[in-house]
Amino acid sequence: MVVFNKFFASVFLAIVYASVSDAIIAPSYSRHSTRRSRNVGRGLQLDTFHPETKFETFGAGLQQPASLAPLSLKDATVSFVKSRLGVDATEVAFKNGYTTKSGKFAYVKQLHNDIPFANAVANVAWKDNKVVSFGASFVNTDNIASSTPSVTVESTIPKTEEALDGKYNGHPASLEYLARPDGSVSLTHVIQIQNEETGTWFEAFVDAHSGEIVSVTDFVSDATYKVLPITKETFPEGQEILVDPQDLLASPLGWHDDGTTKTNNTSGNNVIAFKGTQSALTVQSAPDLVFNYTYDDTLAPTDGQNVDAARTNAFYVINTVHDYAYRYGFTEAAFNFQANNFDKGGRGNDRVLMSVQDGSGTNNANFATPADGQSGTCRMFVWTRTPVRRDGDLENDIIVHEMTHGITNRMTGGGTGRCLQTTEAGGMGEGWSDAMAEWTEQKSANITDYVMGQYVINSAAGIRTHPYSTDPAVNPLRYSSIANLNEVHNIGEVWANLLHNVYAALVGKYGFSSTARTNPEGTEGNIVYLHLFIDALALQPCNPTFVSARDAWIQADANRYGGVNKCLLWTAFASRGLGVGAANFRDASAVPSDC
Ligand SMILES: *[C@@H]1O[C@H](CO)[C@@H](O)[C@H](O)[C@H]1NC(C)=O
Ligand SMILES: *[C@@H]1O[C@H](CO)[C@@H](O)[C@H](O)[C@H]1NC(C)=O
Ligand SMILES: *[C@@H]1O[C@H](CO)[C@@H](O)[C@H](O)[C@H]1NC(C)=O
Ligand SMILES: *[C@@H]1O[C@H](CO)[C@@H](O)[C@H](O)[C@H]1NC(C)=O
Ligand SMILES: [Ca+2]
Ligand SMILES: [Zn+2]
Repeated sequence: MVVFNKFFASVFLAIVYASVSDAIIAPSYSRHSTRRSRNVGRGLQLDTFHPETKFETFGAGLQQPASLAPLSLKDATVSFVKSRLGVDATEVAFKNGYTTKSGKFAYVKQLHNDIPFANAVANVAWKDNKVVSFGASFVNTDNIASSTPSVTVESTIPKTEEALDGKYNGHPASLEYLARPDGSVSLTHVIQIQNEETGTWFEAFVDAHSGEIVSVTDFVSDATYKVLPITKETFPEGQEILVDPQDLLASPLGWHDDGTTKTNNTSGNNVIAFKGTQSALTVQSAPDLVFNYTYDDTLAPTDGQNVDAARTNAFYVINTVHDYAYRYGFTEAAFNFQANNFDKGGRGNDRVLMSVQDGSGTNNANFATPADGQSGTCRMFVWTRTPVRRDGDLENDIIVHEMTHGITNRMTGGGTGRCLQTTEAGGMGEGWSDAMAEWTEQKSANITDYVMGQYVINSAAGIRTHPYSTDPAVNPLRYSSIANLNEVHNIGEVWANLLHNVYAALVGKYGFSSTARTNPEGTEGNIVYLHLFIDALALQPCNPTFVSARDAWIQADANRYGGVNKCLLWTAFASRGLGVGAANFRDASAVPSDC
């Protein structure tokens, strides 16, 4: 065996050396894969350059010398890159790496005189101590600038701010080498310039000898949508242009990329929004993901730009709920809806199929939730109660309501889609969906009564029997009301109003955060509420009752907050009859004796 290994190692090295000249940059580049020309700041046109990347994949893997096996990911990677590219260890800097169930991933940079390169990098993927892929854009250093700057970073800041129309944001500057298209290598000061008003955020590479800006990184990957923002409920509140609403923590590649395919239409990793067939999508109205379509509700839903506006809004709302629910625990492992799960657990291939202006019905909407791994399907209908028909796709509370069916059906009972099937559990399903719509639309600590579906039917009273309210004179529903109800939406109103009272108690005590959708770490009441909402779904049993769902909230609070809200929760539930001892739709207003 020893002999075999030695033999193998020498063959391996011979192959490596044979490929060395290849892996160092070739003199000509394909413009598309190496450059991008941009107008930035005050009319500055910059050509950014990324040396050509050579990428190899190795199927079952490239066997490595036995000596690499015991090494750390860092040392094994540096050793591999060094031999594969025929470079010295001092020319390879390990950047970072991580391990998942499917392998180990390591990233390195080229180094010269201890200064890293910004755009000459390599990445190595490992499986079982074999290399399965290798990408590298290392460059040759025959024409490299001196590693001692001749201008200070401070002296370059004012000019860079001026050119990029922003301010240095205080992020520590760094000194990095930058490979240039002519084969030379510049030494650069790297500084971040932001403009809070225009939303730009650049990383500028300023030549540390000449003081000129030689390149920029644009951190903002623009996507622009004309939509009804999630905090608005109905179309008359007004469409707005939103830039980059995607949350990269929840959707790491944005909304138009599943890791294999990038789209310029309403199809992405979390949802595909279409009309009639999945090939009838809305395509961007201008380059770089601009979806600028205006809805006109004096026209029929199918006229003018209305279908495009509807698909754009539906795409936006489903993605937005995907993203904030992700931050609160509706992740890949918790059975969410995504085409690609990025190796984070759960089953993929189940993004939401969003059928706008669906032809199979009117005056309603629905969401079908099969088990994790099969797409959820949402059908949004047109409403016929007004002279010109109205489109549910322009009423966000309806879309959020539907998407929440997907969340509650997946999270209750472990992703089977089978656990909100009884009348009582199905009724709560409707209730959570209304309560979630309300959560997105309450705007401050001043909690207002909440009405569902008022635009589509053109009635201030909306589609439920009562507004959700803390005032029993406005909404008299109690746990015992269910005894006389048989229909799931009617039962849902009882649950949604209980939750409205819980929400009001928490926001009353802890206040309101307007950044709750992207910051679940806050202590405000609307954040606490959504944590308990989502946590309780995973705790409660299959086909929960009002009583077991309440108990799951109390337990969720014990788990996450050490039970500090126990009495607040009991008091809120008990205020509508779901206190200690409530059972069989008989009210109880008692709270535990220690409250
Ligand atoms: C949407 O984009 C994807 C990716 O480019 C493409 O495969 C698909 O055909 C596009 N669909 C439409 C209707 O434009
Ligand atoms: C969308 O992308 C396709 C290629 O995937 C391209 O042919 C088409 O022109 C693009 N459409 C728009 C409107 O930019
Ligand atoms: C959207 O379209 C309107 C009308 O065509 C135009 O005035 C506006 O500048 C566009 N906005 C964006 C961000 O594309
Ligand atoms: C709270 O909201 C109600 C209803 O919108 C409004 O009438 C009232 O002035 C608001 N109160 C405060 C303190 O903002
Ligand atoms: Ca899934
Ligand atoms: Zn529903």
